[in-house]
Amino acid sequence: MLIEKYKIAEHNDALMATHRRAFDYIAGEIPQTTEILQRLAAFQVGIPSWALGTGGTRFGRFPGGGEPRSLEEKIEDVGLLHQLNQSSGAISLHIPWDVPSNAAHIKAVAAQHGLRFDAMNSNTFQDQPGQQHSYKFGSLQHVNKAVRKQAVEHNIEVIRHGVELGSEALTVWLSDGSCFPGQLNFRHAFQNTLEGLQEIYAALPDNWKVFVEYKAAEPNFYSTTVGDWGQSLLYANKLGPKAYSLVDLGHHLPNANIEQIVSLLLMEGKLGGFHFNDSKFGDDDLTVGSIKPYQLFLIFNELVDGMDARGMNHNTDLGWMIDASHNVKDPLEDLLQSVEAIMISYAQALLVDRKKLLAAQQDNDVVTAQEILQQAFRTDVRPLVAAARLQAGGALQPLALYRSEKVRANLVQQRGLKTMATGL
Ligand SMILES: [Mn+2]
Repeated sequence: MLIEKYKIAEHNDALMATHRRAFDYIAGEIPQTTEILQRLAAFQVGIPSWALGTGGTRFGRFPGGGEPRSLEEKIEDVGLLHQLNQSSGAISLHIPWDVPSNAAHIKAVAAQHGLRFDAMNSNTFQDQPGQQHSYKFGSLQHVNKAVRKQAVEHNIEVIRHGVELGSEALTVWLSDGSCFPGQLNFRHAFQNTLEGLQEIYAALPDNWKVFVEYKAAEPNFYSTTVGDWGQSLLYANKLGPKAYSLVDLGHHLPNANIEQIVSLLLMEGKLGGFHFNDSKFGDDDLTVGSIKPYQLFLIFNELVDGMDARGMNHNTDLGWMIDASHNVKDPLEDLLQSVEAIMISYAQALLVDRKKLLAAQQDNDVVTAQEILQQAFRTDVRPLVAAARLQAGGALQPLALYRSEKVRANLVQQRGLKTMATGL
């Protein structure tokens, strides 16, 4: 469902005076308001098709009703988010959960909502009905060449679907690894995986990228064959210029300095994309910015600094995607919160006085360096984010409008209480 335009206008009108006051205040405080508004308006975050239903854990799933029953309905849900916040202009599909049976039709539905297709995601971490070989002991790393071949062919099929939809990237996340010492020969597992990735790489169209996503643990708990950014970078370097590392915020060991990883991958020209989420313990896939907003800001600070150092386009040169999924919130409300947290951190990173920061670093003035970062982090940039949204035709307060329009209740009425979206 979409919200009628006049309702968005009414919502904005009712909040306009309060918004104006807050906006005028911050616009008076910072010099680069116009530039920041332009950058915020251009910045679009990809919504994963698997996050539109309730996530669940291995202990259970508590669906809230009205979940999308088809790929078309998933696209409609992302279209609604984008209508509200004007910053969710892409969808990231997962195969085989979202196989487009009629690509031209799916592409048209997305275009109606102003959405493009972000990176395609393959799946060799589950066995599908009718599948010849099992991935129980891995996919690209597998000791049996027939299993590896099946996994390679699946990835090539995903590329084909993506080409039909106008996507330009493939994200490969492998659950490959081992649960017990001695189970795997690390070198053989690496070499098999590299060989498989090379075959996938060879099938990439010229304008495509492949993102090699790493993860420290889970579902394998002793070793992971693409376990950290070093291993991901090793693969990406061996594969060639179309291969990049993908950073998922939940895929590190506790206390890892993710902002430093981001900085160095960018320096090497090997950061391809991002999966945003937040976590307390492991790959918790919680709402972006819900646990460690300062870390998110520090990551964006490095992203902006590193992208500017290479003259990159903030919006188009990296793949920005959310990868979150859980049990206790309305998934659409959660995604509105996640996108908002990303926009806030991005806006704060744009505020950092980089000249002064560099000067403080050159002087070993540690105190000033911290002050500069925290000055930006503690600035309430929400009126800027809201103003960018307003200019683009979105709602001043997307979450409030979502609630006052009773979107979930409407979706339950349309789709039923017992619907279950494909996904995690
Ligand atoms: Mn991910």
